[in-house]
Amino acid sequence: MVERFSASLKAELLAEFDRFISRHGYENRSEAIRDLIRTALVADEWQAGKAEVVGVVTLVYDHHRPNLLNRITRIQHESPASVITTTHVHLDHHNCLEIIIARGKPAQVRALADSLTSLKGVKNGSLSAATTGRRLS
Ligand code: NI
Repeated sequence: MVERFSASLKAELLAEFDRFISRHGYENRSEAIRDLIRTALVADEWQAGKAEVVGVVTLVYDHHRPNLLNRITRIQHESPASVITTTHVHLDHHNCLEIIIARGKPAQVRALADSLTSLKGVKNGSLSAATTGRRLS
């Protein structure tokens, strides 16, 4: 079921929002507002820390670094978050890119990401905070 609601805001803020909408390619205000609400709800899931979330960890590292591959593997095996899948790309002679998708409590997924991205030899690491989607419509 779809419900309609109205909101009041200053003309300048609405004009700024409309520019945002066109920059980001939204068809209309409703679609933009729906996405912003979902983004806020996912951020809140991560903040509240109770519901299960999904995180995507991206790492770029030099695979010649002694022991680094072992460490990356061990951390994933020992994490209380469950690793769903990993993808490995050999970027060039030295550099590898790895994507690790994990689900669990926010603190577990964040700890997994922190342990991996802080490893010596990891040149670049990030966590994308995603959701199981269960609480979003
Ligand atoms: Ni590689």
